[in-house]
Amino acid sequence: MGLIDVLLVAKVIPYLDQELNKRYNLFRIWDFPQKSQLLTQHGASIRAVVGNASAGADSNLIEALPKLEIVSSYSVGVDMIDLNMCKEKGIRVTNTPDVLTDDVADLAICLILTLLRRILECDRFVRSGNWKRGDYKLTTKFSGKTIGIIGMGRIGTAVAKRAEGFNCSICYYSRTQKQEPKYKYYPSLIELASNCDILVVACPLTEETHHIINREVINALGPKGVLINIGRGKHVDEPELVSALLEGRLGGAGLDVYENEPHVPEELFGLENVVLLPHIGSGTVETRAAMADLLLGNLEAHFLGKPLLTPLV
Ligand code: 8YV
Repeated sequence: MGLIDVLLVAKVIPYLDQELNKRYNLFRIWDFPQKSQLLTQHGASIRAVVGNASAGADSNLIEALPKLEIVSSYSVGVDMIDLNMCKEKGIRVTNTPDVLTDDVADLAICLILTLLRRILECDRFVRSGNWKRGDYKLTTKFSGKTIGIIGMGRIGTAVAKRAEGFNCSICYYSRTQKQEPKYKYYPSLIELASNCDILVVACPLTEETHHIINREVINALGPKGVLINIGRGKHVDEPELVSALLEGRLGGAGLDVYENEPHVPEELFGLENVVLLPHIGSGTVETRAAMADLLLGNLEAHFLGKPLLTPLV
């Protein structure tokens, strides 16, 4: 029996690419100048799609792959996959939860500290030799602040635990109240934003959470408030965020994700109260390797008829 046909729709680390190529008959979407050519030549035999946070399996791709059995995402977020269609057609879906939780939560705290303590400006101050001409201006204390978290799932909880180490008060907004009396639950996002210093977006992107950060929420957070986005760019109405920052209606923003990656609104480039990262939440050598092993384990389990390691659908 020949190797199983697998379609890779996003670039992944070399280790994962090589392992997939060793174990399967791998088609890389970018090797085909026309997607239609790939689908005409191989669409009938592809049994698995591997994607990531920026490319998954939409309804058109799923329709074009009649033998598709599984979509495995090299990410925890699965907003690029048509989950309803997968459910309807009995196509399995896996992602890479847990292994990346620490890194993403670490990065949320890193964004907060970088922003509040103005680490990037301070570094430039030293490198430019300006320290010799006087001391740097005072910054903002993090310890003891109130953190509002949107989404108290794996990542939200990990952010909360870390923030507890900084003696922060934790409050949150999510679909359901959790069994955690230490954290204050707000059933209204506006209430949460009005009552915290730092608002962290840590929920999955769904139809309900698209643009969950809108003008009203930004205004509730206010000129002293700070927004941290380690979720998805589409959680935030980006033009509203940009105008709030330019007009001083929001205190600052630490962003790892954007609405139209890798495009970042250029109006933000000149602002010192903004920290901009290139979607590196899970981007450590250790975590990306663990994500790769999890993805490979899921595919192996599926094709051996064993239970999936991290089934979503
Ligand atoms: C990745 C992510 O950036 O897990 C997610 O949802 O956004 C990320 O870990 C990406 O999928 C890695 O290629």
